[in-house]
Amino acid sequence: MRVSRYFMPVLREDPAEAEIVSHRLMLRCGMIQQAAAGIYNWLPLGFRVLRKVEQICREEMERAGAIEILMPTIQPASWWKESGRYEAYGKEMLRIRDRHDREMLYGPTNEENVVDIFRRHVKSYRQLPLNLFHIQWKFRDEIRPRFGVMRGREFLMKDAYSFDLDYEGAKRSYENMFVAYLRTFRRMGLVAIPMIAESGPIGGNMSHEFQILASTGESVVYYDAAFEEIDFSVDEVDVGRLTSLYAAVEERHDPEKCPVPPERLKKARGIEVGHIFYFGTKYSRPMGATVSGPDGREVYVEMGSYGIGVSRLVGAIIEAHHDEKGIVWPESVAPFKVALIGLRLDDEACRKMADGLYEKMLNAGIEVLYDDTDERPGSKFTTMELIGIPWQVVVGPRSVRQGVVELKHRATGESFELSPEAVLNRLAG
Ligand code: P5A
Repeated sequence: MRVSRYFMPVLREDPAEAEIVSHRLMLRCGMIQQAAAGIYNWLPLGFRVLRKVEQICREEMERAGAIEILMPTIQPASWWKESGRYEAYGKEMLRIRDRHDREMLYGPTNEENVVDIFRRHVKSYRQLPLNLFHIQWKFRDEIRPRFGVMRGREFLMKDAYSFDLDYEGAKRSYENMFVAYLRTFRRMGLVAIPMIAESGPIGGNMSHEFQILASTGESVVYYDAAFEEIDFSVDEVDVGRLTSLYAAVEERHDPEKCPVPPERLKKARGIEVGHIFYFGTKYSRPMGATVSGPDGREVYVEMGSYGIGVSRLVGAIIEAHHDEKGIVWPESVAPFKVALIGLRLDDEACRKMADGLYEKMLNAGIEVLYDDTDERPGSKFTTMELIGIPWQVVVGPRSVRQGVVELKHRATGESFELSPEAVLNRLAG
C-alpha cells in the first residue's frame, strides 16, 4: 500500500477524550473513529489489525475442532423468553420492534440462538461432541462505555458453544477450549492468566476469565506470585501446573479461604480478554434440546460457552505493546509487516530504487506500507514509529550511492545496513 493512496487519518495532537494509552494511540493513528458512545468506525489501519486478531481466533478454534458458522446480530425475543433470560437481562439488552410489532433484540450473546440450531438438527449422542463458533458483533447497552474499544457497546466477539452427552464430555470440551485460549493469546504476544471467575448472566458453576495484567485494566485480580515463573511463551504451557495455582477475580476472591500465603499473594489490575463457562443444561432444559443416549433414553445436552473479546483485544494488545513513541505491534497482528520509507523521492534515482523495492516486496508477498509522499523525513519517521509497524526499511540517497538500505527493528531499535536483496530475503516468509 502506498501512503499517497491510503486512507490513514493520523492526528497531530493527542485527543483529549482518551483516558488510557491504547485509546489515545488508536485515535492518533487513525485506527478508529467514534460514531456514538461505545460505537466505533474501524478505519483501514484498525480494520487490518482487527482482521488479524479475528483470524488467529479462527485458526485456533479450528485447530481445537470447533466449526465456524455465522448467526445473526438480530434475534427474536421468543428464544429468550423460552430460556427465561429475556426479563433477567435488563437494560443492557437493546430491544427492538419490527414493522409487524414483533419483539426482536440485538444479540448480546448467542446461547439461545445456537440451542435453536442444535435442537432442530441434532438428535443422537453419535453426533456429539459438537462445538460451533462464530465471530459476530454484539450489542450491550453498557452503563459506562469507556476506554475506546475496551468497553464498547457494540463489540466483536468470538463465541463458541460446546455440546456433550454428559458431564465428563463437557469437562473435556471445557479443558479443550482452555488450552486453545492459552495458544490464541500467546500467538498475539500476550500473557493471559486464567482466573476463577463469576459466571454472571451467562450462568453455570465453572468459569474462568483470561486476564492480561495491566495497570489500566478494569478488573481487580488476585494471583499466586508463582505465575510469574511460568513461561507462557513456550508452545505447550503445563496446564496441570497452571490450574493448580491460585488466581481469582476480586468477586470470587475470599481472603478467608485463599490457599496462598499472604507473602505470595499478588493483587493487580487486569483486562478480561476471554471468558469461558460450563453451565450444563441451563439452556438445553428450558429450550428442549435433547439427544438420545446409548441406552435410547432422551437426555438434555450438556453445554458450555467460550467468549473472546476480539475488538477489545486490539486495545489490550496496545496496552501491552507500546513505548513513548507509539505502538510496537507484535508481528502476528501488525497491520503491515514492513514500513518502506522513501527519502528524497524528488530525486529520480531515489524514486526508482524505492519504487523498485516496493514492487519486489509486493511480489514476494510482503505486507508493506510504502511512504512515497514528499513529507519531511522527520515526519515520516515519527508517523511510522507511532503506528508501530515491526520493520522499517529506509531507502535514500545513500542507498543509491552505496547500494545499501537500512533495516530497522521497531521493538529493539536495532538497525542493519544490507543490500536490497538481503533485506528482501530476510523479510519474505
Ligand atoms: C461466552 C461466549 C459471554 O458472553 N457467551 C458467549 C459468553 N461471555 S462474556 O464474558 O460476557 O463476554 C465474552 C468476552 O467478550 C468481551 N466483552 C467485551 N468487549 C468489549 N466491550 C464490551 N462491552 C464487552 N463485554 C464483553 C470480553 O473480552 C469478554 O471476556
